[in-house]
Order: sequence, then structure tokens, then C-alpha cells
Amino acid sequence: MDNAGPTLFERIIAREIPAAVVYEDDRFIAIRDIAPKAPIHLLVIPKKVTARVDEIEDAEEMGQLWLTAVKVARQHAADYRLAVNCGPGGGQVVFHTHIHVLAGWENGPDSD
Ligand code: D5M
Repeated sequence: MDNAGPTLFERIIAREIPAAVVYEDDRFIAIRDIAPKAPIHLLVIPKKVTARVDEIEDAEEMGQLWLTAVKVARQHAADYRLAVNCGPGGGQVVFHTHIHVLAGWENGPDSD
């Protein structure tokens, strides 16, 4: 991490920037993506800041992140896609770790 100040998602967690919050506990928050790429597009975000998912070295922390993503996904859809962009070359643009939850297609993700 650099020291460029709070990330966009930290500012959302702090309620400095508005977002549609669909889930929150003491360690994670989930919001609706502002530019949805599926009928349902959520972001599951750890409150403990890392820039990208491969900075998480602790198995419990990584496990809870994925368990929370699954829990949030299942609150919204029976079937879903979880995705993580890691680094600029992987399509990441917000450098605060997050898992995308994509769902809601009528006939699967490649149908629309
Ligand atoms: O995905 C970062 C995602 O974050 C991208 O799908 C848009 C979303 N985004 C950007 N700004 C906001 C705000 N303010 N609210 C909600 N969602 C937002 P990445 O994996 O880094 O490419």
C-alpha cells in the first residue's frame, strides 16, 4: 500500500461517499457496483485494507472474505459468478481488495 490517503472504499465504509450498502458486519461491507456489468453486481470489501487480494496472507482472513462473498451472493441469487481483478493488468481499477458478485442473468453470464 502507498500512503495516498483513504481508498475510495474506505471513504464509502466511513460514509463519506454514498453507496448502496447491501451487507455489513464488523469486518466486511458489500455495496452495489456503481457501473453494473450484470443485472446484479455487488462488491464485497474487507474493512481491513489491502490493495489487492494477493496481499492477504492470512488464511482465516482470506477464508472469511470468500465465505462472506458467498453469503452475500446467496442472499441475492441461487447462481452467481465471483470474480477478482488483481492489478492493472488484471483489470483492477480500485486498489482496495474486493470480490465482484455478478448474477441475475436469465440464461447465464454469456446470454446477454
Ligand atoms: O472494480 C472496481 C469496481 O468499483 C468497478 O466495477 C466500478 C466500481 N466502483 C467505482 N466507484 C464506485 C462507487 N463510488 N460505488 C460503487 N462502485 C464503484 P475493479 O475490480 O477494481 O476493476
